Amino acid sequence: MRISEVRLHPIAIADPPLRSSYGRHAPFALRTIVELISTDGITGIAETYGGDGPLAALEAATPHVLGRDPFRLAELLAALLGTARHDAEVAGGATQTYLVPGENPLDQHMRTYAALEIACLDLIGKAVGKPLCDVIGGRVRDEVSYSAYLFYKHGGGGGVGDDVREDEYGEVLDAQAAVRECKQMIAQYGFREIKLKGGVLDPDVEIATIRALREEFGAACPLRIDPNCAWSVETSVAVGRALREELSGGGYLEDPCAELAGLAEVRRRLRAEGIDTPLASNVAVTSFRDVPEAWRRDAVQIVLSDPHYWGGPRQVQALGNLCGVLGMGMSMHSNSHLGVSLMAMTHAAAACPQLTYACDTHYPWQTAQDEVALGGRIPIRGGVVRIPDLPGLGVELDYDQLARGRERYAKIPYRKRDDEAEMRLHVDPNWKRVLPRW
Ligand code: GKR
Ligand code: MG
Repeated sequence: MRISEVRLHPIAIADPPLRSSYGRHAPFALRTIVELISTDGITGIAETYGGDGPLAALEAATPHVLGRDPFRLAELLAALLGTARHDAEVAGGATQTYLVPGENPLDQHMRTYAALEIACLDLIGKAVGKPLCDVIGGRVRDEVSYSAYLFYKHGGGGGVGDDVREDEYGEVLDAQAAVRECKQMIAQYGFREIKLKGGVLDPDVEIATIRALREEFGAACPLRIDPNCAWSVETSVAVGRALREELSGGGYLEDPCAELAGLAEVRRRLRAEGIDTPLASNVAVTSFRDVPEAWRRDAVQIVLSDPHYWGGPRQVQALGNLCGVLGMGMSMHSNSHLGVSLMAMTHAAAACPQLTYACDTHYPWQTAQDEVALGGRIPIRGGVVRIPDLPGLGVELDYDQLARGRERYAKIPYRKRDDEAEMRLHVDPNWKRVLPRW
């Protein structure tokens, strides 16, 4: 079996005006759907970051994919790494800290490879009649837990003009509204862990939000807060101190400030006060090269994996092994996505024993109108996604929906995520992402 065709579909999906330290989400998020067709007529699929950059990288990788045996993944990775310019040269000093997810030049080839690996594994699963998680060594769980991923947001459900979505959650810009958002989300999906995206409002308001969530949902529901580096070391320590109780018992503090040195200092000062809240990261730790240093400095105790940029489900497993050896915890990061990504995340998590926290997912923020999975939205019930008894990822594409996603993409003017531009357009004409903000 060989790969005889690569099809790339740039799509746009409606996205509500969610806030983070990066700014405000645009009315449409960009994704790319990948199809690999084999000489046996089987199609493997994947979903990844969208816009011009990821699309060009996938186009450039296509000659390495055509004619290749989809089982020979190590060879494909080596071929792509061989063509990648040296990390530091490409990055020119830029790191994930100062860029929106999906734009980190240090991980570009891993992101490209990840999409191809997921599609190859889907193809292999379909060829041998096994679910993807069982192709990569086998599942350790049949269902994967996800957390309620709360965002402060402006009014609006995403989209523009005659292509708008219903505003399910309304405006959420204080503690009370965040509790309402969470109740709604839990009622619909049954999540049992909660993540609040912070770094948006004054830290006192975000502390009050976490306290209100604890009061409403109780200690059995672990809480985490992620301001994406918006706080100084001083503020991070103050928030860690204030939320000592609320973030204990399975919760964590995620990327409170920038860089490993800052995180190490926050950890040291909290520990000195007897506070053991673990620090998690998907900003200071984005690849294998970051893990030993994060561990050595005790800067990060929980690494956030993500098959989309760590290099696919097999690298997530390798990361799990490394975290296990180092005694670090592991959770999973997400970005705005549809059902194909949700299933890739679910299979990767199912086959990774070290992943013991509920994974993040933006899935509740997207709607059936944008879903490209045949049969519609992937069910999340009781806070979990079950591995279906189907080969590969367990999803097929709905080609009419895919065509609608492509039409939307063709209509909108932007080709990369720019949350700062959205802030300037709708909130403050002078807004810039400043780290630390508080
Ligand atoms: O969707 O605005 C967002 C998030 O801030 C996302 O881009 C982050 O990558 O979820 C992410 C995180 O945990 O940092
Ligand atoms: Mg994060």
